[in-house]
Amino acid sequence: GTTLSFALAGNQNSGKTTLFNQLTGSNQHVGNFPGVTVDRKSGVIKGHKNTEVVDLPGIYSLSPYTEEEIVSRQYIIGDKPKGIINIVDATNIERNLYLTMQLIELDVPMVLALNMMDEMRGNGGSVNINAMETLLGIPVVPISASKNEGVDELINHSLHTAKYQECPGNKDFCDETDHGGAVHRCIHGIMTLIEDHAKNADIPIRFAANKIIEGDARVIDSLNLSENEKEMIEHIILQMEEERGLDRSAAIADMRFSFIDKLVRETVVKPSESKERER
Ligand code: GDP
Ligand code: MG
Ligand code: K
Repeated sequence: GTTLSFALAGNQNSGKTTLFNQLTGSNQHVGNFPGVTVDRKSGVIKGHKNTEVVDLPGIYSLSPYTEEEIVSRQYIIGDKPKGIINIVDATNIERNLYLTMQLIELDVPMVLALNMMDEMRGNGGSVNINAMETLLGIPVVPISASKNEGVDELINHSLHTAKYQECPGNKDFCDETDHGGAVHRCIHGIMTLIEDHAKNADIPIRFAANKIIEGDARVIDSLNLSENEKEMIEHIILQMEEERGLDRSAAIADMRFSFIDKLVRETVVKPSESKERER
């Protein structure tokens, strides 16, 4: 059959290399991503011959500001791995989830590996995994990469999600925190306008819409929009900025952070909070 390929994506220091080594054992191949000096490390998941996992560079965002970010998104959009394994440091969850939100927009089957759970639990913290899965719309597997705990379960979930191409269920992260729905209307207005262009350019549509709002020239260029369409889009964005009272980039960042705040409030008991409760 065909190879089940995975992108391993996460922030620096999330435990990505530790997990990659647990997943692949010693059969690793190191090369370069085309045209850049960024390492491309890949390997076969232990015991699963027809698989490949590519260790993407540690990144915080899918903006086009660094070689690492460009390489990562180009790999996922262009090379089309069958699935994404997104590793998240549970002890630094707000910051790590910012990338998660953007990965979900790519509409690729994805599993969240919630790492450092040994440290989290050791300090009295806990996570409601089921609630987190429901809110994010993707499977969440608690692991400790350095202790090799939860890794088999992560592999099973990853293989299943990729094999059956189960894409994220919730890509709409504008909720009641969106102050009247201006950002939501803006994203959907743009998605409607660019639908054919995104299809032709083979770019995930919600990702494209958000990148247009953020002023991402690479994405805008690759969509081949007419001048008229660009003007209509600018009009939609200006109207959103006025209604929302934030500039375009801030409005998108605020949408993501508001959702993350809500998610963490509803699903995570931090070590500090559990200590306060004991007092
Ligand atoms: P990377 O930058 O994402 O590749 O992260 P590394 O794999 O290099 O890990 C960063 C640090 O976190 C190292 O010191 C690891 O030993 C440690 N680490 C990785 N996974 C875990 C874990 O599950 N629990 C704990 N407590 N530490 C971990
Ligand atoms: Mg590393
Ligand atoms: K640590």
